[in-house]
Amino acid sequence: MSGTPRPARMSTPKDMAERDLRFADVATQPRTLRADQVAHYNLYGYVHPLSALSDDNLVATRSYFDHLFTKMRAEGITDSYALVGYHSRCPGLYDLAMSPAILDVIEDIVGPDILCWSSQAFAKMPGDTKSVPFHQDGSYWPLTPARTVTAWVAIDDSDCENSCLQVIPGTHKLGQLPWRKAGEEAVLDQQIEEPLSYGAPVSIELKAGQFSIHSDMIAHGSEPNKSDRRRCGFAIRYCAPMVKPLKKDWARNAILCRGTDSSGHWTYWKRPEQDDVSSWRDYWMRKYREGKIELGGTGGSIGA
Ligand SMILES: O=C(O)CCC(=O)C(=O)O
Repeated sequence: MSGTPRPARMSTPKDMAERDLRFADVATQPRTLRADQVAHYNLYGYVHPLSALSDDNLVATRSYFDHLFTKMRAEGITDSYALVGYHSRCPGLYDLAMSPAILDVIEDIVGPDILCWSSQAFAKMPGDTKSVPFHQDGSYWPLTPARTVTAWVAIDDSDCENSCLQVIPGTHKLGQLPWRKAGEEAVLDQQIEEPLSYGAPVSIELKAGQFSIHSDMIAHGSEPNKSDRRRCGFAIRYCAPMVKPLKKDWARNAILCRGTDSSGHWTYWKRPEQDDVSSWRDYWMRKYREGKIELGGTGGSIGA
């Protein structure tokens, strides 16, 4: 990681200060996870490995991701981390977010009403020099209370050699940790101060087709990929409709996965009909030209 060290600081702009970033133990009786897995989630903030895709599905899903990355490159998008929020614009990603094997697990954590409000492919290419510094997702997100659970689905085998996800167990119960702005060689821009002072990281090794879940308050990250194998994971962000977005744009890319929503906090997309991987900027400009939206407030940063 490059960059001159700066003093630690907390993210407390006014609108973010209203957030409740305390972890709440899951107290309901699980139907898919075992009781000890829920206890593990409560105590350590994550669970793995879980099964998402059968062998046949895995082959099809991996070729689908390859196809999306090829399409993105053809659109001039070469950043392998840029597939953010496309569950509402690509039917295959929508279907993955709707996958019963994943939702059954998520239901045990968030309850029967489930929405997905964002997603991101973290495709670490062979030799990728970028790290994902240890960070807490909840520290970035203008959502309250912090109750988003990420399902991180391994599209490729993900192990220590190709820089699998790492978590620092128990950090989800510590509230927001002090962080500084990360350097240029980082995928995300927050970097927790002295992360190892909170405990030793655990490597979340997964076979392709498996997934892990993690709380939005757990410290997690990953190293540069020094191997010659790609490490692609698809992170799907789920919560219950009671979670409130504090910024309007963050409510606008959701899909309702199960149950109902009487909160009025979110607007939902239907299943998209065909893949559209054009940049979000081009997408909103197109909608504007078609007269489907007004500019101001809608464009730009959707999702994580
Ligand atoms: O895949 C990675 O290396 C990082 C993933 C991550 O930060 C997340 O899912 O929130």
